[in-house]
Amino acid sequence: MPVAIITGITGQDGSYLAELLLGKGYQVIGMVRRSSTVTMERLQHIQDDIIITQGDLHDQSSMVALIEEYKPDEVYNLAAQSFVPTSWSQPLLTAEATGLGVTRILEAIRLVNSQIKFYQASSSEMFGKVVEVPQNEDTPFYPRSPYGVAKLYGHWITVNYRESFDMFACSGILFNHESPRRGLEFVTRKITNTVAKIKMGLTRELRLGNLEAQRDWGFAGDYVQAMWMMLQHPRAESFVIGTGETHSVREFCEVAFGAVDLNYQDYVVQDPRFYRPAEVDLLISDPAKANTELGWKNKTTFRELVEMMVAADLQRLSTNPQGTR
Ligand code: NAP
Ligand code: G4F
Repeated sequence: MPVAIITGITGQDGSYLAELLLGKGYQVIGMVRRSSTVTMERLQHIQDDIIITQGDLHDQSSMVALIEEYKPDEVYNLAAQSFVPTSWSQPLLTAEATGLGVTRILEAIRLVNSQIKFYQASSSEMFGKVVEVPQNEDTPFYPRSPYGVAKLYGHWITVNYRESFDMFACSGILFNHESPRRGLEFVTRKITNTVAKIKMGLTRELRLGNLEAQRDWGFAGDYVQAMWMMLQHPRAESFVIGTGETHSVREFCEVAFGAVDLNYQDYVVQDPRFYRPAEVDLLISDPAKANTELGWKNKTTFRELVEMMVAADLQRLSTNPQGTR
């Protein structure tokens, strides 16, 4: 039975990846950081099938102990401080976890068993103020947030360990991907959750920042397949994963409100509090390399994604108004 360690298993992607790997017959080990409350909401349905163990991206020895104890074939590093606005208010924590944390895991693998395959969750935020449209693996980077800068460090240290130590270290440059399990602070889930609340008479408005920002939004369930495919590829490389389409926050609102027969213009209020010090205006992927070399294809359309998220929030609010998932 192959063994996989997932850092960040309690997050959106971690839960989908754990499901995928269990379905493929892996023993799944999830690394979680110690906290006073348990954040297993996304994993409740598979909790008995996985092993949960404590560790923290800030702590080198916990990484080494993890690799020594579980002897994984594959390590997926999904853990990070992943919310862009927080990276301006907590830039050093973001650099430590999202950036240096990658080196800590790579070092643990190098020291214990350099044959272990490694996946790094890199981000389209690294393209930032884009210098090319669409963005592919050769597009130069121009990060626009401390988060983007930290991810860029994580990306390059992954490439560097691959080249320096001949390690099987892959960097997946993933464009935005969403789902009903997305954190409530990210714009897509903030919209779909509030649409559901408005429809049910629980609130009356939706306060947002920049409505013109454009993102290449896909479904997280489709994207975790690409992560696994990268580690089965004959060579460790970097791959761009996205839909190849872009839509604005405004369009997302239009479709989400439209899904419950409402007009977003009657409810959306622009609020300066949600604008960023530096914005990423336009992201759109060119996933041709992943399509041809990995055989990965995006499956879920933009409309299907938005409607899935609105439907899930309506369903959840009708049965469990206090829960987040
Ligand atoms: P997410 O929902 O925010 O999950 C982040 C995970 O990291 C959580 O499990 C969190 O644990 C864990 N974590 C944070 N700090 C940690 C620390 N110091 N030590 C150990 N664990 C820590 O993020 P996601 O959307 O699933 O994204 C997964 C990864 O892909 C992240 O690295 C993200 O930056 C990257 N990424 C995401 C996207 C996207 O659109 N979703 C696109 C490109 C790249 P708690 O539950 O305890 O908070
Ligand atoms: O949903 P967002 O917060 O995601 P963002 O900043 O694109 O980052 C996400 O995707 C990255 C991949 O490119 C990941 F690496 C990262 O971890 C994260 O998952 O914001 C999307 C856009 C931004 O342009 C923002 O300015 O939506 C705009 N926006 C407008 N109003 C808002 C809001 N974003 C948030 N979070 N909240 C608003 O009220």
